[in-house]
Amino acid sequence: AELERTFIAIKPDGVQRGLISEIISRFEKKGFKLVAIKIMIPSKDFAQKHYHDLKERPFFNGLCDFLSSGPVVAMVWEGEGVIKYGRKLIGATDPQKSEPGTIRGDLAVGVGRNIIHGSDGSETAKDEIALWFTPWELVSYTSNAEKWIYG
Ligand code: DAT
Ligand code: MG
Repeated sequence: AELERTFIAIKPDGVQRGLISEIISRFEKKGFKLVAIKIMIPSKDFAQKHYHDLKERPFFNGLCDFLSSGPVVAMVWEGEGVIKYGRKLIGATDPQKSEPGTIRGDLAVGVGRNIIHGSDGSETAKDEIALWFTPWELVSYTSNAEKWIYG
């Protein structure tokens, strides 16, 4: 399998609502491989860096306050097509528009409390992984399941 990686974060609402294992299990059961994970409380400054693309939006300040309001579970997941398919597992930004079966569709209601973040493309994935993790926190390994997942 090719080494495509994406950055996924369980936001403070997902952590406080006890959804860490539920969210991780959806990526794990799909067949994606967890290559980095940690829990941290991002500073406001760090949240602003993470969401820098949205700094002109009216909700930017509230969004950054929210992301830095409590523990976040930061992860890197690896697998074929994981960036695009990860977004599919997550569902639409507004949980009201997310399909049932998606993480936001099944588990969230309000757009400002949509429980999970996922990189939206290969450039942002690269940037976000570099922002949240040092290279030595990323673990490259072979999963014995790979031949049963990819053939
Ligand atoms: P996504 O998280 O699906 O990539 P985004 O990058 O456009 O969505 O926005 C980042 C986050 O900002 C999103 O998860 C929730 C919040 N957000 C987006 N649009 C919003 C809105 N109209 N009102 C309040 N919060 C919003
Ligand atoms: Mg986004």
